[in-house]
Amino acid sequence: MSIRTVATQPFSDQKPGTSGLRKKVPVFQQQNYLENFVQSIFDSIAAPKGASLVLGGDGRFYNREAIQIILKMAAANGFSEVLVGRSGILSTPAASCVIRKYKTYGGIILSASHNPGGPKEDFGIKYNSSNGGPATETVTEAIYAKSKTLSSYRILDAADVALDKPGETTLGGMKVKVIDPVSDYAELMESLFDFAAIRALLKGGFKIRFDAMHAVNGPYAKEILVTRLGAPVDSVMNAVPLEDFGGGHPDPNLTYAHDLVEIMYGAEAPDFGAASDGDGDRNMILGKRFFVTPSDSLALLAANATLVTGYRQGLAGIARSMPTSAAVDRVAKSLNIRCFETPTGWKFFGNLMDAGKVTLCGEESFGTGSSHVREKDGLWAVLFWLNIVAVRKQSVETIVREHWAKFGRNFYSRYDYEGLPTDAANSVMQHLHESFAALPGKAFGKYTVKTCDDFSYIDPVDGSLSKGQGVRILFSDGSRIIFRLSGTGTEGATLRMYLEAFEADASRHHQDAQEALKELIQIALRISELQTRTGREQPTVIT
Ligand code: VG1
Ligand code: CO
Repeated sequence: MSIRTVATQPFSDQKPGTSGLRKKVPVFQQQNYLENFVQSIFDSIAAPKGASLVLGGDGRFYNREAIQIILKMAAANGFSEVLVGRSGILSTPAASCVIRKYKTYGGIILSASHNPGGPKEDFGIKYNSSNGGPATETVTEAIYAKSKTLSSYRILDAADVALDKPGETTLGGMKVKVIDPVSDYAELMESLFDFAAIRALLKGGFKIRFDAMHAVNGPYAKEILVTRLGAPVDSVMNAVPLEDFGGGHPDPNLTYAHDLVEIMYGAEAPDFGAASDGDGDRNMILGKRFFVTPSDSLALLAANATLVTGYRQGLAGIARSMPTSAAVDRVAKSLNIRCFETPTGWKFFGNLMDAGKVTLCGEESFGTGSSHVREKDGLWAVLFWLNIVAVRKQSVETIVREHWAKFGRNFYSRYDYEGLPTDAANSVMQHLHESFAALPGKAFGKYTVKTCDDFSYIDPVDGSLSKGQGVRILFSDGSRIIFRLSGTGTEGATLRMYLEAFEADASRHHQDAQEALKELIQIALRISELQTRTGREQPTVIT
């Protein structure tokens, strides 16, 4: 077996977005495209000779081919060992767990998360550091810079490695360890939650339904919910991972998880419903005919954390992404702990967790997690909820309503305008920037603008500055309108509009969020001129 150095031309479009590099499969299938990006990673991370890596993906189309290429490149780049999930599978939180448990130098995760999969759909790749978390912006910038000048990559000439059975093989001088993708993760979950209490809850007739959306979490959910916790087999639906996720969007929200939503709002609705996304890091939580917004879910987990085994000692602090509602801020205040506000994307939480400043983190985009790993974690959130329900012995709806009564309710909604022409989306953002000077002090109905800015963040641990993280229009009563461009799409531009209004009065908490936010939505459309500038009357998705 020999190492080949292959001459290549750089690509100009390998800039990692919110969560790694995401492109259509045919883009990745171009000659040298994946190889160039992987070499750019290896050249940027300065791994010492003999370092080890974790490798796995969500099983989408092109996963297997990519895994073989990366293994051969790792062997040619001096790594001594790669831990790879059986058949190339690892959910994102499981990959994070394995990096931490086996103290590897880092890991490569193959996923485009909630984006559809298939020969013409999306694929993605990202690098995670030794803490198990997505590489910081400093590292992703270095990878991008490298990709623009790369002139060659190294790869081992070798046959493909058999990956369908656990065990050890070698590839050139490198060891390849095929590991069970589920067991390390399941063990970690058992250490955090009271499995006996959850088992008793389920045995007592509490019915659950988990929708794996034909994505990576199917085997994880079956092992944990069915085998270890004793839920009936039919508690997990769409449990077999498919390369194209059955043709759907593996995105756990009310629009795309419609199979589950129908069941949870039906006559025979179970007591608890949940879904996760393509790579298993997102979660949606439902009660019987009741939806929990991700921002509320984060606030609730924080408020009830000490009821849960792994969090009994309390929380060091909390972090939420800027667009996430301020519901959790009030919980932090009542617990007398700090709440950090970071830019969108899990990579901004890593430093805070490593420094012991925060325990729980969350995003409005159906992402919640804690310092048990360095990624958001879909099944973890489900187990956290089940543990709370097992202790409180109340329905999901009651728990949420009691929370609102105590802390007030943040009405919240996100409008996504997907697949816009880039120019149109940019023009909305530019127009907003140009309005900054004129807006403060202006009244719109019952709302008065207090300030507006473009959110920037100084990492309190390493001092790095991230600018341009989203336009904020903040009102004097605490309501907010936020606009930002997505960094995970692969086609045109996606504009996200986030709306939040606080309501202290419990007699108004029963309102529908769209109803409660009606006026604010009109104000947002008016200030941004979104409809005229993009030609779109309606958003593609409302969450
Ligand atoms: C979206 C979400 C963000 C999340 C990111 C990755 O990013 O808004 O909160 O961290 O996806 O999630 P953007 O830039 O498109 O708004 V996942 O589940 O793709 O790893
Ligand atoms: Co995801």
